[in-house]
Amino acid sequence: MGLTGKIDSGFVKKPYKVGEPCADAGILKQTRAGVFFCLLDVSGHGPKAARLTRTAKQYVLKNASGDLTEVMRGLHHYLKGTRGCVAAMGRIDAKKGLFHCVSNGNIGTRIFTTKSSVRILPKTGIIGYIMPTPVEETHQLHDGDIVLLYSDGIKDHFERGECKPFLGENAGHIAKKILNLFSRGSDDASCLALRFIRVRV
Ligand SMILES: [Mn+2]
Repeated sequence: MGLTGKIDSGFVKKPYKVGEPCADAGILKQTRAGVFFCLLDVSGHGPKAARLTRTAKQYVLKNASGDLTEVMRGLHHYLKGTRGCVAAMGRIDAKKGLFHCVSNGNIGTRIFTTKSSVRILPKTGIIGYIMPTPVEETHQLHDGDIVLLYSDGIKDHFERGECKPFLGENAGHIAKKILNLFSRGSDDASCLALRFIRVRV
């Protein structure tokens, strides 16, 4: 008998203007070191921004198995001379329940545990333009903990209490609720929700 874990995930996005492509992207990829995740928001909105989103997404996917601070640094160099983006990315080692994260710019990253809420503070910068040295943070996850990543199209000051009525739902439903309840309507908006579930094997 031992312990492992799995991730339930959900991602939703909504463009600022109806009919425009969204320049936010959510990325999930199973790697040997765990489930890689990323939420990125290219500066501005509209078709040109969305084109750069696709470019950035391809880079991140291709490098998803790499050291997190290296992926962030690599993305910064890759996007030099462009309008840039902000991003939070990381990996969950489901076996150990370890959450690793690197963040740059205004992407909200929160962990809602059964009793409390933890906020991951991002470094201030724009990837591709000016980026401080990325630093990796690690947190221990427990059964049922929810990780939320969201772009600045969603207000940042909502409380865990406001989410309580739907925190028991699946991750896809939680992401949808966050977007519907808290999106500002002034930019592209997106939310990636991840729930860690302990499994006995
Ligand atoms: Mn934005």
